[in-house]
Amino acid sequence: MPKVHLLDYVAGNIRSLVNAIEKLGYEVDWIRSPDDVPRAEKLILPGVGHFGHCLSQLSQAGYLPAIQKHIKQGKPFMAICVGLQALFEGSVEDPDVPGLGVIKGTLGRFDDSTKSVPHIGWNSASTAAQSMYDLRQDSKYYYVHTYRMPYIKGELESQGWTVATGTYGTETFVGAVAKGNIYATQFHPEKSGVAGLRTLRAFLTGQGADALGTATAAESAASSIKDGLTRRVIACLDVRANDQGDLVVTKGDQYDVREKDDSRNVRNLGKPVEMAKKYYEDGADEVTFLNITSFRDCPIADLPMLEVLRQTSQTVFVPLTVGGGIRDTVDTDGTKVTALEIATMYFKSGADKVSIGSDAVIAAEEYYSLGRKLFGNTAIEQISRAYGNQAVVVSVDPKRVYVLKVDATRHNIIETKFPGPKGEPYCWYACTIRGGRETRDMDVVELAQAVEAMGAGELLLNCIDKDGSNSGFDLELITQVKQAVKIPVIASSGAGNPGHFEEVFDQTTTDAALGAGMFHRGEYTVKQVKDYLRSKGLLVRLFEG
Ligand code: 1PR
Repeated sequence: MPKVHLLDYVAGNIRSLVNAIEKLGYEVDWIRSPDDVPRAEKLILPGVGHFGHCLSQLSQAGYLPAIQKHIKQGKPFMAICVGLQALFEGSVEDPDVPGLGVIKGTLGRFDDSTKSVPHIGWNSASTAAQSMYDLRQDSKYYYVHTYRMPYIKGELESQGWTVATGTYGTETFVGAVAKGNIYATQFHPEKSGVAGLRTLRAFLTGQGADALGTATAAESAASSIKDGLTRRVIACLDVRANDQGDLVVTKGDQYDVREKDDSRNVRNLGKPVEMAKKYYEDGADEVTFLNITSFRDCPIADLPMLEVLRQTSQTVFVPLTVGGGIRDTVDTDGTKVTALEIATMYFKSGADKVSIGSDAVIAAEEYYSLGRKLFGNTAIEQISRAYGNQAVVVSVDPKRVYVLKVDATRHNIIETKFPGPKGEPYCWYACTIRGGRETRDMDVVELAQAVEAMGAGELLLNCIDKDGSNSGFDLELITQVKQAVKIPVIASSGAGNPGHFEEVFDQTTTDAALGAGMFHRGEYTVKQVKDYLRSKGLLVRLFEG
């Protein structure tokens, strides 16, 4: 098998990249010291987390001269995400840390006054060049980043670079650059489905470098009417062991996953790995697994969900999130295991993000009780510091609490179009923990703002009242939360048909929408949802076979 060398310089969730490379028929050989760099023919620099962290790790380990030499020798070099950023002179993320300076320019932060930041999701990498490592005008690629190199027409081209761009809101940014033996992508090819594998293959086979064009990216971006971030559709699988001990995908109504008949069996809707693959092939932009019982009596290293992730990540090349049981805990043999260690096991098994539920509520309560101070010791802070904010999702399980008057509670209330059982015109959303079994004195706005401050990159916003109802998303809840935070929000609970997805994208500013039951029961496919959204003029990514 031909080899490709991967720099192993920082803790990162790069299992997916290894899987993608292996899928393309290459063997990954790790570079674990600067002395090993000269033996690399094709070298990939994966980038995770922080610009400063990434560069200081490289610098402290003595990698910088070795990388520069590899590049100067004209050997193939690819950099991904923060790896692309490292090629520039610097970034406002860490102004004191210099970049490699291979490309002139300094990265800035996306403007979050009118849009969510980080920029998460599927966007273009448009280039007029006939071929830039097989990037295609109509394809979409998976991005997740807060800092970006703004695209200024002609600037990088005058330094000899071919540029591909994406557009987020009104900002056009550098999505990929190439020159001679160097190829760098801001997006994650390993998470970009078939389109991502195609460009990775072009780098590995060396076919992409031959035909680099010179036309400016702006010319091509203008010619593309399909530019911009797509509407993200996510399939979610609630997973647990049933009474026979088999791992099954289940789905509750208001979080009750047992059959309504006398058997009270756990609803069994299928096998997690197979269903995830089907959703990927139907065009799901992400797949989320929620381990809804946390497998409490199982040694952590044997968590069945780790194997689910390992198997799924070998065939599913879109982002995978896993939630349930991510908290400091004590293993069955009495050993203490931190949330960060559990998250690390999941990342090593192929997860791209972890989702934290109950523990986030407890941490938020502590945050307020300590006067909104952060001490860096919560699971959210620790995991986001090690793996980047984008790797930490907070899953929220709110429930409506109706009140008669505006001043009936200290909580953030809304006036609702759907009054309570006694005609109450107002409500607030109480956060719950332990799968909705325990309600806390914290509202959803308080939680969202606290976890944003701690470094969560995204919110998975469920709604217990709507869960499994097939009656559409809770638009009032989503609007309230969207107004409270800058980080992206995934609307969840209540999807029953494609129209509900259109409704949530049309009537709220949600960044993504998630469905579960309607897909599992076979009522609609992800493809049908996307086709419908497209027919209504919304931009979506379609599966490329
Ligand atoms: O608290 O960190 O251990 O995480 C537990 C995780 O498991 C949380 O994310 C919590 O939401 C989830 N969870 C716990 N119990 C249940 C349950 O159903 N009994 N599932 C549960 C939550 C909700 C959604 C669902 C949407 C869409 N599932 O993710 O997929 O409501 O459903 P629909 O489209 O069919 O309406 P921790």
